[in-house]
Amino acid sequence: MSDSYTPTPEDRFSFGLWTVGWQGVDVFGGPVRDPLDPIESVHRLAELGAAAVTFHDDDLVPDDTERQTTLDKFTKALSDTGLHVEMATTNLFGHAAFKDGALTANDRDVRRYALSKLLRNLDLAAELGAGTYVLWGGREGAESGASKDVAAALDRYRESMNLLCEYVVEQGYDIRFAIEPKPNEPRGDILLPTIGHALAFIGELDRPELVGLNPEVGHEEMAGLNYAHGITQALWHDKLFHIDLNGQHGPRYDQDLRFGAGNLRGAFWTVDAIEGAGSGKAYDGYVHFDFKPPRTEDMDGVWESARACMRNYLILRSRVRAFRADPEVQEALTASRVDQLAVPTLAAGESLAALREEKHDIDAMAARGMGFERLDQLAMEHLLGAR
Ligand code: DIG
Ligand code: MN
Ligand code: MN
Repeated sequence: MSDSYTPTPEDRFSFGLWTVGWQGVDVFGGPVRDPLDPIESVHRLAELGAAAVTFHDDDLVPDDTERQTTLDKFTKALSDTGLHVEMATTNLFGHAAFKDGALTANDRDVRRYALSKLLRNLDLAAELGAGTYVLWGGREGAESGASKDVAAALDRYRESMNLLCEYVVEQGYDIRFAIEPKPNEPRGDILLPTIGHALAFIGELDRPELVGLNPEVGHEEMAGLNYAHGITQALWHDKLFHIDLNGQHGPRYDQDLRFGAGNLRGAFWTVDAIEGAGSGKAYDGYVHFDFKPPRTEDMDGVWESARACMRNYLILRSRVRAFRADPEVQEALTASRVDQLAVPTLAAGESLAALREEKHDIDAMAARGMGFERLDQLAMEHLLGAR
């Protein structure tokens, strides 16, 4: 069935191998699905209309047995399907050695091992042409107060980022790093928990221009934050290097639902922000999904879930574009004076003294309605397909 919501490579959809390969393991239960051959994932994702794939080292080459054979099969599948690798990352969270973190583990030998594991996969990422390397510090954190010297941990995080940036410059790799914030899970508290924390941290690095963000919908929403606002600020800082789209129902465990299946209104405004539909800049990277097909699903359900991630994005994109093109919306935006926010508060050449002399009718200001309900109802009706 092909319709206007059928993805094509031009839509630049991308999936992590670990998503469709998720065997459904959770804290309370073992796998419900057999391991999935990454080569099959490449072919099936290509058939569904994806443009690219991403991977952790352990998703593809978990050890050295048959490493080159696996890589040869993987690059052949990429060539046969036309998919490419747009991002790579390191699994610095699965092995027990990382139980207290990787780059910020108290044990120095763990930190040294983590860096060497990361560098090896960074070389592979460069070889495969990935432009972005993600760092999700899922184990960087603590469950108790005295166990982690947070200032020292940030020193070690900064040291590692500085070393990695130097390395890509020395190697001439065309790669940028994207930090992925998350507030908690699997650690009680994870370092760099939100977009804001990560932005502040990046500002302390030697080469901040090489480091940006890979914000994930569910991670910001687990912290009760507005993902669309967060990625808009990341864009405002020119730091939105990558995105992890999925679904989440507010502050609870990390659900990693298919995109659109959680906070649907939030997903609408997320697509609006990605499109740069307001006054913001558009995100021009890959539309990447980091989701987990639920334990309830067999492999047919897994592929349906992946297909639906892309389909939901395309449906929402058409609704956002219709909203932004609607003349009644334009009128409502003007009535809400949304456009006036783009006007500098002080006129060019105007002095603060002149501003302070101005007389203000604050009662008249107070009496004005903003008309936001009409504007938001229009958005709601576009989302619901009632316009
Ligand atoms: C979880 O949200 C993390 C890991 O899956 C991976 O390191 C990263 C890649 O986008 N997201
Ligand atoms: Mn997640
Ligand atoms: Mn993620």
